[in-house]
Amino acid sequence: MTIRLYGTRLSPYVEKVARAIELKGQPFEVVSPRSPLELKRLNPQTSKMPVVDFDAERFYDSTFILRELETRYPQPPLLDSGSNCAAAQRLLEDWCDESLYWHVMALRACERNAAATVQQVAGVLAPWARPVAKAVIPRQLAAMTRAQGFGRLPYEILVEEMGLRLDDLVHLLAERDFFYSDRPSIADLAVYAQLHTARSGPTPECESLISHRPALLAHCERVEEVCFKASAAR
Ligand SMILES: N[C@@H](CCC(=O)N[C@@H](CS)C(=O)NCC(=O)O)C(=O)O
Repeated sequence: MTIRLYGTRLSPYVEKVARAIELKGQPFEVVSPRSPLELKRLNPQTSKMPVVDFDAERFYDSTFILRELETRYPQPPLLDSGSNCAAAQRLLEDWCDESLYWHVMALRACERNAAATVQQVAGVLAPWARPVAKAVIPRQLAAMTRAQGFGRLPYEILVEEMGLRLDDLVHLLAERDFFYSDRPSIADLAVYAQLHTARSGPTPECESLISHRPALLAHCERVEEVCFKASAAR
C-alpha cells in the first residue's frame, strides 16, 4: 500500500494527517502542490489540502482522511474505546479545526503579521507561482478572516482571546498525558497541529503565549515522541 499525502505541513490539517499516519506506523510520502491550480485539480470538490491517495483511492478533508485511516489501520486506535470519551475527543478535534484554526488565522492575517505569513505561504509554491500568490494571498487572508469574523477584531483582543483558549486547553488536559485519555487520539493530533502552525514563525505572539504554558509545550513534545517511536518501530 502506498500512501501519498498532498499538501504542505505548514497547513495544520496536513500536519494533523501526517502525524496520524506516523502514529499508525505507516510509510508515506508528502507531495507539495506547486500552485493553487494544482490543488484544484487534485481536489475539485473543495480545492483544499490535505488530499490523500491510499493506493489509487483519493480522499480529502483531514477529518474524513483520519476516519479512513482508522478503518484501514485500526491499530493503534485514534479514538478511545469508551463512547463518552470518544465523543469528547471528536468534539475537541472539531473545535480545533473549526474555531482554534481561526484564532491562529486571524493573527496570521493581522496587519503586523500578514507580510511574514504571505512570505511563508508563497515560499512553498513554485517560483513562477510566487509573484501572483504574493499579490493575491493578502487579500484572500483578509477576506477569509473578515468573513469568519475574528478578522474584524482589534489585535489586542485577538491576543487576549488566544491566551484564554490556550488556558482552556491547559485545564482540559489537566494531569493527563493526552486529552481525556492516557493515549493519543484525534483530539491530540488536532491540538498539536494548530499549535504547530501557531509556532511556525509569522505569529510571535502565539509563540510567546504557548511558551508561557509549559503543559502545552510538554504535550506537543509527547505527541512528537509517540509519533517518532511509532514510525521508528515499523
Ligand atoms: N476542513 C478541512 C480544511 C482544509 C483547509 O482549510 N485547508 C487550507 C490550508 S490550511 C487550504 O487548503 N486552503 C486553500 C484554499 O482555501 O484555497 C480539513 O480538515 O481538511
